[in-house]
Amino acid sequence: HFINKFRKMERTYIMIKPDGVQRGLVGEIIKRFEQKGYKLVAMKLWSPPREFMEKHYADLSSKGFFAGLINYMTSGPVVSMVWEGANVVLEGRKMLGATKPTDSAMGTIRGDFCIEVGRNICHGSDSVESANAEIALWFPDGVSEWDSCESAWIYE
Ligand code: FUP
Repeated sequence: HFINKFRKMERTYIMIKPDGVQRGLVGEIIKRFEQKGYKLVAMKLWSPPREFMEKHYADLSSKGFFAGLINYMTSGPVVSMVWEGANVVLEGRKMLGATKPTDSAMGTIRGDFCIEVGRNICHGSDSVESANAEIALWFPDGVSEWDSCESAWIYE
């Protein structure tokens, strides 16, 4: 764990939404996080109940699109993951691209693979605080801590 002495390691909650699963983009999204150098520390595919998804998006409950968002997010299984690395919260958001695909740069996941905000393929925590809350919600049993043999080549 020498890296932790020098770098501020973070964890972020990344979720492949039902459209990303249905469209066969699971491997593509995982591939991008792996290739960047981030470390996968938790993953599961499942269909959480409606109430659970409402909890995840509780801060959007007053929005007009909330019911539609929950319908969409519970329309099929999602892939829940925790990725670890230096600055992974902000950098992970950059990799996903802007929330609205019309604003997402080409080269980002949303920029490359989707068209509408209500079918934007993936979710990523927007701060370290929300990452911690989301990881606790989605992975109440915690994550797997393991040593990656690549770390010494990813961090100086
Ligand atoms: P993000 O942090 O990128 O997930 O964005 P928000 O928390 O603002 O929105 C969460 C989800 O709500 C988006 F991924 C898609 C959905 N949404 C809409 O359907 N319509 C909107 O106008 C805004 C968000």
